[in-house]
Amino acid sequence: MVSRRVPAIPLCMILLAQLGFGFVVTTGRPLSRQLSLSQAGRPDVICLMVKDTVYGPLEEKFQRWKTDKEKLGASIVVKIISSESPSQIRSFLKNVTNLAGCLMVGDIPYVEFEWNYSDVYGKQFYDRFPSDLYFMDLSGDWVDSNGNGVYDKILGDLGPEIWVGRLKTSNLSGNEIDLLKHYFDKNHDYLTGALTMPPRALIYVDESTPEATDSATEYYTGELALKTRDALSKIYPEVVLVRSLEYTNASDYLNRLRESWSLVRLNVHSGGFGHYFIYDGKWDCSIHQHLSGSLGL
Ligand SMILES: [Ca+2]
Ligand SMILES: [Ca+2]
Repeated sequence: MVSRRVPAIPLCMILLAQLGFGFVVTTGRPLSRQLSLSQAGRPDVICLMVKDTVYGPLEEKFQRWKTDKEKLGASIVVKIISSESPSQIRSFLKNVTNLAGCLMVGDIPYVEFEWNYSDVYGKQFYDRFPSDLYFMDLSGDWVDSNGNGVYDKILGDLGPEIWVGRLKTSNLSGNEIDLLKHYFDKNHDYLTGALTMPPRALIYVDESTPEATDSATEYYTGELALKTRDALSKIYPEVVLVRSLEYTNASDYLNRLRESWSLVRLNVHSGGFGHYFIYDGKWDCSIHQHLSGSLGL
């Protein structure tokens, strides 16, 4: 179902801090912060949701991850998925008390959303894309008006109640299980302090349209970028803000990702299938699958 198209629609900039399909954007929060959140009495239940086909080969890794997270103050609920539908999965999540988030591992089913919209030039477009907001928004009412199996309307509160991360490696180059093993080994080293990241954050802001004269570009590269830098400066001693239109492009971003960061916040035109940078007034190459391949999941 994956189509690779450069969207002609610079309608919105999407703040990506979660998994996409076939690529991974990692964000990090200092472990001390994770701990303080749970100590503050906020919801700290995390669901580890695993596709049955990957559970067996990785059971030891999951148990270790659960122990690591519990030591940091979280309470873990493990849920193995076999043939449940997305709506059944959403119902399950709704019924977990004090749920803060869900880490989905393996080919957990997803839903798609479709809509018609106008870009900043007034041109009409139709788009259809996978959306994990479906699992994050546990209070909104998702509607498929024309019954074609694709959601097209959200009634009520569409904001997220929980976070959702997705580790999907079946469509990457390499063995699905081996890639996940590597990830969880690395994650264990991080959670136990063997792998440390320098206390620095990167904010990377690209323009919204090739012309770069629209209000969205002005806001994202201006006020929002500075507010984000100020906020992150309270947590990280070093915050690097890259927002110069002369520099921001796909290869520069990938090069910067290879440096060590505790947190990377990317603000770029994105969709369900990749990030689409703009450089020198033109659409630059996009980033999707080769991102995880080149960086090592
Ligand atoms: Ca529909
Ligand atoms: Ca909601």
